[in-house]
This record gives sequence, structure tokens and C-alpha cells, in this order.
Amino acid sequence: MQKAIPWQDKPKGCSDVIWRYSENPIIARDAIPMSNSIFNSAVVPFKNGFAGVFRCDNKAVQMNIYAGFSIDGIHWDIDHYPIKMQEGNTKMIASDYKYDPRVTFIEDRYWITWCNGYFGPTIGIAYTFDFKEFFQCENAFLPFNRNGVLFPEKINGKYAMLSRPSDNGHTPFGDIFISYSPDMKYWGEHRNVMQVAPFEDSAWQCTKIGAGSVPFLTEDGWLMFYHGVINTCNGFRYAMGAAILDKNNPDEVKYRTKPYLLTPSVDYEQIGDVSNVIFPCATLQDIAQDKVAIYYGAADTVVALAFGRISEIIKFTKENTL
Ligand code: BMA
Repeated sequence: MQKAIPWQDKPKGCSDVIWRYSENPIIARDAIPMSNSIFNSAVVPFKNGFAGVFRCDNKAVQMNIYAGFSIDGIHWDIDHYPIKMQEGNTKMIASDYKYDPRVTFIEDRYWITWCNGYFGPTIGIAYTFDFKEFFQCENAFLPFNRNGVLFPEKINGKYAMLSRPSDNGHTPFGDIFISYSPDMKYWGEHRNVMQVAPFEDSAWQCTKIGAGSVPFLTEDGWLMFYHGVINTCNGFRYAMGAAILDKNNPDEVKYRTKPYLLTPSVDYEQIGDVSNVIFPCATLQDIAQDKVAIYYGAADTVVALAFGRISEIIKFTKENTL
């Protein structure tokens, strides 16, 4: 039987399809010694509970990724030292920094993707079986790139990854692309999946968009939560939407939310090291029970949790598509 995912019923009077966990944030900025902030992080079911890879910036503001474990998906024991990589399918690759991890179970192991500092940001890849030993593989792409998110199964016989070509700074543009690989080493067949929205149609996602959580299969296709950004006179604001991609050809967007699903509007999302950021990186879903728990970084400072009914999210996305 599937381990119960974190859950709270929709609060009375709430008319939204996504609602926040009442005890947010679930991980404080100082959850481990020497942490400045813990945010944009990824979790998966593991053994009799859950495991995760956490983005932690230390007090020197060095960005790195840390393993963590939990029984209930809400209370986490995060290692006090960053993940130490061993050689995977290539010689060790330099890594000036690591941030924004995603975790995807494919076939027999957990794959970690993250933004890897190699002459600028690009997508790093590693695998683990146990969240203790990690094996670093080839970077997926040339710099500059961010938000690499693997699909949880091969598509037409190949590994598939969403990503967002970017620049070496705070990137004032960005669309989501898909790439394929026969072996997790060589990536190609790059295709555009989603572009920013026209300002007049859906301004919250008019500056840049980036893949967020690992897509999961529903009857309507792959459901994925992504972030969309608007550039305001106070800087970028990151909100969350949902997209449904075709099952066999995931470069085809079937539906995509025109309104956001969640936008920074409570204190831990609006106030932090970077104000006004909601950055989804993972979900836990229970398809049979029609439940999804969404993990997101808030204000580049803490990790928070939100919930929704999968069927309601799909219905909303179809009825409110861009
Ligand atoms: C992006 C990344 C994310 C961060 C976001 C908002 O470029 O650096 O890690 O959450 O900006 O600051």
C-alpha cells in the first residue's frame, strides 16, 4: 500500500483549487546549523517514508544540495553536510555551486537534476539508490540553463527532460524546452514546449516560465506545476500554474492555466531573502485518493506545502486554459 502523503482538507469557504498547509512553512531557514536558508527542494517516497534533496544556502551564502529523510513528509531530518558526489558516467565535473534540485525515480534509481555551476549555470545530473551515495553524471547541456526536470519514465524509449535555456544572471526571458537522451549522457532532439504568455492575456507568466515539479501521468496527460514570472517595478514576482502535456508527445501542451494557481500572498512568500517567490519543485501524489501535495520554495528562504485535488486541478486547467 502507498504510504499516506501529507494532507489537509480544503478549508471551509476556500474557493481556490490549491490551498496552503496551515502549519507552513514546514522547513525553517535555520533548520540545520550554518544554514542561511532552505528552499526550492524536492521530495520523493522512499522506503517506509520519504527522502528529499534540499537546496541550502549556508551562512557564507554558498549554494549546495543536502539529503534529508522524513517519516511523514512534513518533519524533515536534513543532513548537516552537503551531498558529496562520486564519479558517475563520466569524470568528475567541476561544480562551483548547486541549487534548485529535482528528484525523479526512473526504473531502478533516483535521479537528481539541479542547476550546476559550470562556467555559469547549467543542468547537473546524478543518481542515487539510497540517498547516501550519489554518482555525478555528465551535465545535460552547455551553459546557460536552469530548471532541468526529468520525466519519471522513458518516452518513446528515451529519457526526457524539460529545461529552460537562460543567461548567466537573473535572466529576463525564458521558455520551456524538452530534450531526449538514450543514455542520460548525450542529449538532443531539443524542442520548444511552452513559451511565455502575452502580457495582455496572462501577465503573471509574461517574463519567463520554468518547469517545476516532476510531471505525473493522469488520464488527460502529464500534469506538471511550473513557475511563471512577471517583472514589476519592484522586481520579479514568481507564481505557480499547471500545465497538461500530451502523454506520448510531451512537447505538445494540451492545457495550461491562464490564471495562476498560487501567487505570493502570505508573509512567508512575500517576505524573505527574495520577496514574492513561489517556486514549486516537487509533488507527492496519491492518484487513487485524488490528492496531490505540492512542495515549493517561498521567498528564497523556506520550504512550504500546498494541497489540491488532482481532478479539480485538471478540470480548472481545462476550463481556464491559455
Ligand atoms: C531564480 C533561481 C531560483 C530563485 C529565483 C528567485 O533565478 O535563482 O533559485 O528562487 O531566481 O530568486
